Amino acid sequence: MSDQRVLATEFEMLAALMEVAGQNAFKVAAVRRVARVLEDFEGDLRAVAAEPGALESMDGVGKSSASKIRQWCDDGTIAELDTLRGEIPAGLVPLLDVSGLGPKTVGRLWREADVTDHASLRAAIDDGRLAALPRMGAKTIANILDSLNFAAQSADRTSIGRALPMAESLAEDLRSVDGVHRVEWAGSLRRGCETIGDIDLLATTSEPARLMERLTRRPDVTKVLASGDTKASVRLEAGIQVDLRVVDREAFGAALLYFTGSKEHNVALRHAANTRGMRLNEYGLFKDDGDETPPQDRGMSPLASVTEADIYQALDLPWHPPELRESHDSLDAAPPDLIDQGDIRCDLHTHTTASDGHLSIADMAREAIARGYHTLAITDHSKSSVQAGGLDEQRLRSHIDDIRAVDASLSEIRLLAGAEVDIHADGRLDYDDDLLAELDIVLAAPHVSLRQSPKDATKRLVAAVSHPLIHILVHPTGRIIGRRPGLEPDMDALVAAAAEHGTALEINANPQRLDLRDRHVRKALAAGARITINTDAHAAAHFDFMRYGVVTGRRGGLTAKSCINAYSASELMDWLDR
Ligand code: DGT
Ligand code: CA
Ligand code: CA
Repeated sequence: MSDQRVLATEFEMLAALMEVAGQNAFKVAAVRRVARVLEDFEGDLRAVAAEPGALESMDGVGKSSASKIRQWCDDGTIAELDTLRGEIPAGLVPLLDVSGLGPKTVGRLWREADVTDHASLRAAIDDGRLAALPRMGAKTIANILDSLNFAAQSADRTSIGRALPMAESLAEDLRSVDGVHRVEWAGSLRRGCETIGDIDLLATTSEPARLMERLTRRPDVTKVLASGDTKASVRLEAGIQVDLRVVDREAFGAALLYFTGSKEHNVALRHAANTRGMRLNEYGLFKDDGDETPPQDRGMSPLASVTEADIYQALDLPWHPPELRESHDSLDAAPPDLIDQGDIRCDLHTHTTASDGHLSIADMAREAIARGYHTLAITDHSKSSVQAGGLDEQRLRSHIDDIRAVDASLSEIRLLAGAEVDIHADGRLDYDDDLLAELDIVLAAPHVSLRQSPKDATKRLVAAVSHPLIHILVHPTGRIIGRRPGLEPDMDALVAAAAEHGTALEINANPQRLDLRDRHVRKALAAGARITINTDAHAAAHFDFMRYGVVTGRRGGLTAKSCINAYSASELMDWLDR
């Protein structure tokens, strides 16, 4: 991470802790503004800090902020932040992540109800201390309790967005060890689940001891939980556990199949083997001769074991991609030809500096060109999303002109002038129809009132997908994994309305959202609705979220045919014009 990004996080934390401490709102806002400035800053921060007066001349950076930045560049600390960290109980910091609990509320809970961490917050709710506070309604308390429970449920699981990059770098490191032939990940990560309990790695090597040593001595290992000749378990700094197993080359397919799971898929496969007079375990598929002793311990050679495909074939079953190995996936039916990342040819939901994005229109276009896309939609926020810098009518009109001007200057890609329009709680849209009609693509999104009743949510979202000018309903439920459950509309009604009106439903590829989720995708496809996968990119790196959306689509049985991101440029234009 660049200096300015690290420092931006420090300033964000400083602002939050100042608010917890009950400091002046204008000062807090000023610090938060500096965090934004730092996040958007491109260049050498240390060089600017060294130049007298240069920091102070930056928009939004005052004298005292400039001196904090200089101090951080010199010695890596901000004195004021250190002081606050000393004064405020450390257990309050994780509470800032509980949805519905802003820093201001956390500060009140601390001062007025002696809350210092998760446990004491629960206690204060249970013994009625919270309810006794002024301006603390029963509904607010119920919401807080909801969020606490929701966070607790998912506390020990890691987002695929963190686990997959981690597994990739681990595997790359382990593959470089002498004697190693192969390293792959299995488990829920290989099945593309949205959250991962632990990372399961399988390896083949002629020198297991070297491999185990490399893993257990990594600098990011905080604890070695187990370490033997063929198996090691470690805990990483990032809080995630890694299991590494060494298996025989000839049995790699059987081991990969077994450790990929799901457990239910394994059970179904073993049952299929039994009904065919065979036995399946992590060493291979064997003929069942009635002897209880494991066949591999009796020197029996397997009927199949080298690859997964060999095993499915020997069982006379179709091969199942890992994403379709859950309990609800039928073993006998041939799986559909799932979409691949390579099928994706456009991104239809992205943001620029016009609202809360970090890049200009032209810079976003360059990122999309680098990914080989034929089309990029620029879809900044609408006026009600004040916090996200949403555009009023006048700004949107001039933004449309700006997008068209950049588009005219580029031959490699087509830019669509779009908007991500807020859907109000009652289903009304944030712009009038005549303005929507000027756009090339219109996305509708719920951002507020995400706790409304399922009935109201259904009405609201059905109204949006039924609107003739809406092309896509994006992140339909608004859930954030592990943080807020989002809307719970009647999905059958929603996907039916989407199919009827030809409105596409988005899989938002941001790994914190993955919304629609896999099972909703399945429903949408069964109803004949179109799916689109978009990154919601606010920065260059976010374009790479696409793979998480693709894997979620695959878990829902998505084919390229049903995904508008796989359309050619002309097919896409036809679809938008319909
Ligand atoms: P996770 O880590 O909680 O996200 O989920 P998984 O699916 O990665 O589960 P994990 O790490 O406990 O085990 C990896 C795979 O190993 C699992 O998907 C199937 C297989 N496996 C583990 N234990 C058993 C078992 O007791 N029976 C069967 N049939 N398979 C097992
Ligand atoms: Ca696992
Ligand atoms: Ca495991």
